Amino acid sequence: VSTATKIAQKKFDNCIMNASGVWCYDEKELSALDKSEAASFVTKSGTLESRKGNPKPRYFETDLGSINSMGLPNQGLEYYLNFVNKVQEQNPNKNYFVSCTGFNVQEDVLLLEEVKKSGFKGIVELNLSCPNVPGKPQTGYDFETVDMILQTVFENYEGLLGVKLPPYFDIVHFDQMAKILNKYPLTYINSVNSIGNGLYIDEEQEKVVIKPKNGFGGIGGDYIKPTALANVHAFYQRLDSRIQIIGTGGIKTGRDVFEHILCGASMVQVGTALMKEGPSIFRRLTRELEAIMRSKGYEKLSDFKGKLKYMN
Ligand code: FMN
Repeated sequence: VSTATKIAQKKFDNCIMNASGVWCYDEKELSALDKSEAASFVTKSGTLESRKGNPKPRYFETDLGSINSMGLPNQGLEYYLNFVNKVQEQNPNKNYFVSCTGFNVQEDVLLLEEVKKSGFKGIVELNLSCPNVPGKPQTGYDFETVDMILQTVFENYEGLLGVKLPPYFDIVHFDQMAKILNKYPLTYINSVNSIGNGLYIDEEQEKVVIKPKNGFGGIGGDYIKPTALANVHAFYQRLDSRIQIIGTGGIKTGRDVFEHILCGASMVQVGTALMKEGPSIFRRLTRELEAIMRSKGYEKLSDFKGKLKYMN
């Protein structure tokens, strides 16, 4: 069986990779991903300047997932572009992703100019789950701003570009967001980012478990798989077929990978479970997915991609 896939005619010999923000902060972590069985890697979301992020503890693991309020610690986009361009030269047959995020549309344009100038040949993932203007929701929940950002971005950038989206929870929001996304030459969407602003509590100490924002943070892991699957499938139903989907959220077994693909994902990303298990997880997930495919008589992803059945 083959778990190979394509994003925008770029070939990947596997469909499983890291999610941005996990095991991708620096050259050392990214090199470990490159050597693993992961199909590719995506960098930590790079900003115009490097950032230290929020005070620690800012990440906490629970039995069912994780909560974090990292505050975008990163080395700055330039660092990631330099590294990925170097790795790309050494591995001309592999394809890589660089994630970036600006705090406003002018910054997004500057980030993409930097990408262009560097000669980057891979795929850009623009993270739209970024704090925006104080008093306004994060960008992904501000539909007019998303529309305006995409309009401006595609006037200024011609390379392959996908967007990372926060989870949506209302059918009307799926409809509205898909209508916006369908207007633009997007390569893919990546659903979902963490479920925002959850609160995990240490009952014994009667206390929060992370320091920033008095304990409020983004939720990943088992908690979010049903939401992630719903977002992948809702967009699969609504987006033009030229816009592919990367499924992220709650993946820790081959079965989870299978379910994301069944809902319409062409590729999947692993966050919390990668944090817990390290890059050897890609070998396990790949073997587990292959075993499921074999047991069902599927040879390739297209045999089941998007083929979720409904009750009639
Ligand atoms: N998503 C981004 O697009 N950019 C980031 O910089 C980023 N940083 C993250 C840092 C941590 C510690 C975690 C746990 C998640 C981060 N995410 C970021 C979100 C993940 O990429 C992913 O969408 C989310 O964790 C859901 O996947 P999971 O259930 O496998 O954890």
